[in-house]
Amino acid sequence: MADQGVLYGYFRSSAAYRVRIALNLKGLEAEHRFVHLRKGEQRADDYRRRNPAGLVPFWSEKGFGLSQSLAIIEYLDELHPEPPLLPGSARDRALIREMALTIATDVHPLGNLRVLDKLSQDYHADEAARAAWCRTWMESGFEVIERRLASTPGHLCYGDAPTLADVCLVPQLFNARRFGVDLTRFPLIARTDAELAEIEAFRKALPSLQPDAE
Ligand SMILES: N[C@@H](CCC(=O)N[C@@H](CS)C(=O)NCC(=O)O)C(=O)O
Repeated sequence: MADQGVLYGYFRSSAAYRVRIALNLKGLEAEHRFVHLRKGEQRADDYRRRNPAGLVPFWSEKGFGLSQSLAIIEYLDELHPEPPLLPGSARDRALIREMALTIATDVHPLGNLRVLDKLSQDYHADEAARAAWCRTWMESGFEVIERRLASTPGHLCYGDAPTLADVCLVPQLFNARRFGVDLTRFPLIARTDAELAEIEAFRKALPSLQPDAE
């Protein structure tokens, strides 16, 4: 049962942030354990035995462990269908997934800590180059989503209730601000973000409010 689940995360991990939002939207409690990514705890043997991917988030229940934030969220959504994070018809759900995957597969991995560290170690990227690299991929993904939002219904990413697309968008915007993306270029995204910021489930999941926040 999700109520007995353990979420391994890190306050600043945007992938873990997605799962926190989903748990909050569904009113689910979980035990939170913290993996300090900057200290490299994700690579420690005891953590890797649990989660060979060596990343967060990781979801653990008795006899069951799961990595990949979208797999975790869809699992929770199937166990606890209300409120649905993938509502509507097959086409509605496909468009919601399209936005979620634009972020989760086309943007987020390129700004991951291990990718940025590789850029520094092997290609001499300094802090400014790392940030410019991240901005490039975030802006590219946001352009796609901004265009999509021009034709989606409702005042959130898809409709008037949060979906998987909103769950992925908000943490990526947190990263975007950290890396200095000019969000005024994306007025529909900015408007959606402002609406989502009013929702308690999103507010409670903010990195700065987590027990391991620095
Ligand atoms: N696709 C994975 C991505 C997981 C991921 O990349 N997590 C990052 C934090 S947001 C991480 O653990 N990074 C540690 C590292 O790069 O060493 C998911 O959605 O869960």
